[in-house]
Amino acid sequence: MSVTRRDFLKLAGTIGAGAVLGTYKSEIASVFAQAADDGVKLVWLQGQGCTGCTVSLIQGTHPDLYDAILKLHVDIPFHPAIMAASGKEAMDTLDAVKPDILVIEGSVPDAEYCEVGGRPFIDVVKTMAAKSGVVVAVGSCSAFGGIPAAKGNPTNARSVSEVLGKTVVNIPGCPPHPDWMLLVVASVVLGIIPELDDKGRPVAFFSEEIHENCARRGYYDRGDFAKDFTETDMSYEKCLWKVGCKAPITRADCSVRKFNNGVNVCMNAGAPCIGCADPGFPDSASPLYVELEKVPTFVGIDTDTAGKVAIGAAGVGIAAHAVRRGIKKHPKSKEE
Ligand code: FSX
Ligand code: SF4
Repeated sequence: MSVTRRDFLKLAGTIGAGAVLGTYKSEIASVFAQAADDGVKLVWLQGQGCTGCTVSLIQGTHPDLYDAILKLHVDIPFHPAIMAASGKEAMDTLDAVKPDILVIEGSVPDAEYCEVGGRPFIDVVKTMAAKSGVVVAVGSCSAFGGIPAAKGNPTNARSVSEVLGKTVVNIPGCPPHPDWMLLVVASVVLGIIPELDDKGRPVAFFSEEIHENCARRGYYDRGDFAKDFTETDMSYEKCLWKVGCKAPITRADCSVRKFNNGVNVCMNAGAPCIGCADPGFPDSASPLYVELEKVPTFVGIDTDTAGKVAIGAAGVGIAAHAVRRGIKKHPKSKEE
């Protein structure tokens, strides 16, 4: 079965790109082959980050990076971690290229804290964005500030959209799932700008809270909560809410997409979600292993989180107080 570009657009528009891409993993390769023969120029910049986003990218399987480059006809003249060139040769390449897609990994601090080829990273970001087609911010650092912008923020780390003063395609996650990065790039190459939410995230991947489709959701609904980390193994049949799971306020499709080639996801492995894809991460999720309602930022101090709860209350997702009421109502809940 092959999927034409027209089918792809039609399906993506009706049932969501995520569902299309998940269902037609192998067929998507045939769509890639229809991409322009000219080649698409993609430049990848790295600022304040840990390179985890790039490491995640190269674990991609649907498509893998090889397919993405060869079948999408993507030319990547500049990527600090994987290109062969270095020094002046690398910077000359950067100066010469006019990218169709500019991908930025890592947050953007004040000029003195981060340089690329001896130039302030913030200047390189602005210069390259001005001559690029689509700007994609990968990772929570680039999309929302992330760990470098955590409380205190001594380097004045900011997101790409803050620095550029405009909306970009944001793919959060620390790190993001490789599918999110590769499939967004695939869409852009095919001329499809993914539908974005009010925080610039592709709705195909970030429209529901992770909690909605968690394999432990039944234990949550029954009020069976792990009391500590001696009960987080899946065999205990407990929900991780009380050991700090942040999935009820974190939007992403991790529960169904899973990581490591679809093998597993944090909660199934006994680790509560730490909310790494949340716009307020890490402050909104800290302390990481403390029950959500005991996290100070969650009860209204943090304006971003407060806004998100309001969105949930409007019907898009779970509202904090609805979560709490749901637990309290249950006869087995220890909160009663
Ligand atoms: Fe940030 Fe990329 Fe977290 Fe790391 O560099 S999103 S720290 S996984 O990898 O930017
Ligand atoms: Fe799963 Fe966490 Fe929700 Fe419990 S609170 S059902 S572990 S996502």
